[in-house]
Amino acid sequence: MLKQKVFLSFCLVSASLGLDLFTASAASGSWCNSTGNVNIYSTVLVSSQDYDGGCRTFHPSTSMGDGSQDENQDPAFRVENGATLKNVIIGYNGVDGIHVYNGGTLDNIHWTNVGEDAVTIKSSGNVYVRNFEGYNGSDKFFQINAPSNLYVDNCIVHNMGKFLRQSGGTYFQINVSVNNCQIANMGEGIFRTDSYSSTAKITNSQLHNAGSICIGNWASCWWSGITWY
Ligand code: ADA
Ligand code: CA
Ligand code: CA
Repeated sequence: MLKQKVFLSFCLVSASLGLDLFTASAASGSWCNSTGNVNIYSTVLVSSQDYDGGCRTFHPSTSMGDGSQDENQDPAFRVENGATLKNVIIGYNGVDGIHVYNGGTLDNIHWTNVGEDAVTIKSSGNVYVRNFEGYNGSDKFFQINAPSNLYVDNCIVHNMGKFLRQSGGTYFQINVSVNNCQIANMGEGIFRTDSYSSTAKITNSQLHNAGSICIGNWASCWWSGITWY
């Protein structure tokens, strides 16, 4: 009984101080300091084997795209069939980011200057994206073009139109789970779909000027453990 009372007082004091009991630590994003530069002239394919970028900075050629809102740019990387891409910095020309086919993992990626978008799910699968940060896109960070499950953990994303968009006018099901992210300055918001069957949630995260969390027709969309700063 005494323990319960002490815990309850702690909760009330924490709440009145604006602390979030369930946000143990703030998102830290990616952790690379650049170890060198690599110029790329075509998409790097990550298929049967995992690819470790060694914290080098990859600079897509302007022949692959200019990082504008032009839809016909190449991605810097294409990850397929459950492979993992890790320890990469994408340089100032963000082109069409990273495309994922049939599931995969993106771990410890830094988008210096998001291009047309940052991550596109191009075909069905389970996609894990963790320990990353991305800045200064005009429109979307995640673009979801196929039925899929997306699991996001530990990110810092600043200055985009939207954190995630299920491709406009599509009605298949996606399931999105975002945990431990710091998201700031979204022109429109966090999650947007037209699909009545899709689901999204964001937990244990820090939001600043991030717009609406749930936009459109989500079957379910919710949040918990959010700190607005
Ligand atoms: C827009 C466009 C789609 C697709 C998408 C993307 O939503 O309408 O056709 O190109 O962008 O994958 O970037
Ligand atoms: Ca687009
Ligand atoms: Ca795109």
